Amino acid sequence: MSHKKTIFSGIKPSGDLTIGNYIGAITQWVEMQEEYNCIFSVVDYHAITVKQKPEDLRRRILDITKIYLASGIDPKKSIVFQQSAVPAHTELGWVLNCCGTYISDLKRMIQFKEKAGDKQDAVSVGLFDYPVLMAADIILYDTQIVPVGEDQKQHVELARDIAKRFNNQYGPVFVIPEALIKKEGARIMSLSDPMKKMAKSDDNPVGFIALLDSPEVARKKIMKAVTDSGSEIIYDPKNKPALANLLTIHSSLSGESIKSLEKKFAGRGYGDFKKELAEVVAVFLTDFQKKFNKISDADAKKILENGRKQATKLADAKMEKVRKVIGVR
Ligand code: AQP
Repeated sequence: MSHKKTIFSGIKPSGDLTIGNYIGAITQWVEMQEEYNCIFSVVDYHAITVKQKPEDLRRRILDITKIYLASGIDPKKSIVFQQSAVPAHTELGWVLNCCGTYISDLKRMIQFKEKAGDKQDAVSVGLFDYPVLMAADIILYDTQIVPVGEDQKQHVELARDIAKRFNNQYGPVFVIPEALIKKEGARIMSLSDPMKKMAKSDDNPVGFIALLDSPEVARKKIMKAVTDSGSEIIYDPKNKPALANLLTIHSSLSGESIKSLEKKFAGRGYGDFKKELAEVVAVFLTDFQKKFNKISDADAKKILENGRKQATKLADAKMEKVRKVIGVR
């Protein structure tokens, strides 16, 4: 590739993508395409860390690909591919499990603790181990920058540690990656609980807005969103976390600054603000889905196949180096 820095990021098809994924991750990727060598993956082997229906998984892999494209990811500029189609990811994941990762690293992971809750002994080994596969995804491509939402920062830090330990033992095989966290919109919270992040696998569909929700459903979800006490429209994440989240969503989708929204709604209540936000979200979804619906399954498959070829070339070269230094070649 060229002298440009390389970025890698991905989303797992574990649910229907939300505006949290869009605002926190995808919009940032779109902007970065001009400046960086970009590799964007549908990380399907991460989705099976929890139970998935095969037919849902199959559909979501294509849906996410179309969402990338509809958002402005350009396959002429960026590599777009499906993780499971490039076996080097799972192969390197295994090697890193053995060379560079400790059980104590994984026990510290906040996301594991949150997801496993009090069932830590009853969830899959994959759920526990998934940050190692994520480290493999990243370092396989000499990635320098990993644009992610705030929730993934700890996993990228672990990828750095693993890569450093591997290099210390076997020589400089991997580039040490860095997380890039967007300041605004880095963590979009659930509409039903502003202390929880908006997540696509949330059992409560009122908590998130899916990119493929109908504009009418989305409107209703906004009108039902919890708010804080008081009635003033001000951005105060500490005392008014629910409203701060709604202001962030508005600002991210409409492009209006939070300051200007505060001014516009001075002296007006939550009801007025929510009505406008519902409209902003509905307009955004209508426009987004128009673009999404123009892309066929066949188009998406073609792009994934092309991406597979490009990614395989890079990944296989790195994997061959790894096999040599650890002594299996
Ligand atoms: N609420 C969010 N706000 C901002 N960014 C977010 N991301 C996810 N949720 C938010 C970012 O989206 C990318 C995709 O992440 P992922 O699908 O691989 O895993 P995740 O972070 O676990 O996403 P979800 O939606 O919460 O999935 P489930 O519910 O299946 O676990 C990442 O860059 C993430 O930061």
